[in-house]
Amino acid sequence: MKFKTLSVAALALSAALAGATASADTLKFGKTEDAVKYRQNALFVMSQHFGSLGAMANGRAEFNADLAKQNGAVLETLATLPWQAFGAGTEGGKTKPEVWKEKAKFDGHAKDFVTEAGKLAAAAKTGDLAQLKAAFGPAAQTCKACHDAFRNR
Ligand code: ASC
Repeated sequence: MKFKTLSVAALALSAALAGATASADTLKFGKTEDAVKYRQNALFVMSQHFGSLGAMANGRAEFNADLAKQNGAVLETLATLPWQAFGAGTEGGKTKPEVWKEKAKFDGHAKDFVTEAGKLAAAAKTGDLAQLKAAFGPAAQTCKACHDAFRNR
């Protein structure tokens, strides 16, 4: 195969993979209880790292470029994890049953969040507070949109 053909094929493959899912899909859960615990804990850990970036973006904490970069990198990895724990038959916790009735919509929210978390991590990597501020709001909005639609209060 010519190099050009190969790179077009590689591009098509990466586009297909990027479009396929927001999830890392690294685990299978034997018990619903474990899936619920996993997603709650993954989301909690994520919220702590996200919160650290938010505090800096909103001026509640002093900006520390190294810390922002590290929290961005952790967030980017964690962002892919919770979604695999919302598999069929794992209704429970604070999650509304709509997640399983409107799976495509839920997956869309997850994907939007993963995209924005990636942008936030990239912004944090620049070491520029203005970029962190610009990327934080849209990322928080993707958290809120999904919570409004799919999380019980
Ligand atoms: C957080 C957190 C959330 C989101 C949400 C954004 O830090 O724990 O659930 O941000 O409040 O609107």
